Amino acid sequence: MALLQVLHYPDPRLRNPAQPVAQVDDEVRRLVDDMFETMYEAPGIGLAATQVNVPKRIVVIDLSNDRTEPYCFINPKIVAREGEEETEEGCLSVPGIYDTVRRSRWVHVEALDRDGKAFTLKIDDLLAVCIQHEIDHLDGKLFVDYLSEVKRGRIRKKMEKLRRKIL
Ligand code: GNR
Ligand code: NI
Repeated sequence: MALLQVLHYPDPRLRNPAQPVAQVDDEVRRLVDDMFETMYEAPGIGLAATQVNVPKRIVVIDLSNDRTEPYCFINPKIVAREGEEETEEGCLSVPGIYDTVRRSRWVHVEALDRDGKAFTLKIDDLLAVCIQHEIDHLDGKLFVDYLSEVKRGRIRKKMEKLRRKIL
C-alpha cells in the first residue's frame, strides 16, 4: 500500500477528464487500495482517481467514523436522479474551503465493484452528495465551479498564496 499525492486546485490536471476502466485487474485493485489509504489518512470521506493524478473512472467513499463501510465505484454512472438538496461541501483538493452546493437529493448509480462485478445502488443523503461530488471530479469538475466567479477567484488566490508558502 502507498499514500498518493492529492492535487490541489487550481492544478490544471484536476481538469483532465477520466477514461473508463476497461478491465478491473490487479493493477486497478492496487490503485483502489492506495486510494482508500490516502483518503483515510487525509482524512476524507471520498476520493476520485483524478485527485491523485490518475485519469481513470475510479471513486472510493467511506462515510463511517471507523473505516468499516468502504465503497468502491468503478465506471460509476448516474442513471436517474430526483429532488434537490443543499449541502455544505469540502474537498481534499481545495483544503480549508467549505461552501454550499445544490445537488440532486436522490440518485440511482450503476458501477463496477472492486471485483469488476456490476451493481446498482439507490442512495440519498451524504452518500448521494458524495458520489455526485466524486463523479464531477472524474469529469474535471470541482465544487468551487458551482460558486460565483467572485468567490472562486478569491479561493484561487488563497490557494495560490498557500502554495507559495509551502513550496
Ligand atoms: O472529505 C470530503 N468531504 C466532503 C464533504 C461534503 C461533501 C463532499 C465531500 S467529499 C470530500 C473528499 C473529496 O474531496 N472528495 O473528492
Ligand atoms: Ni473533492
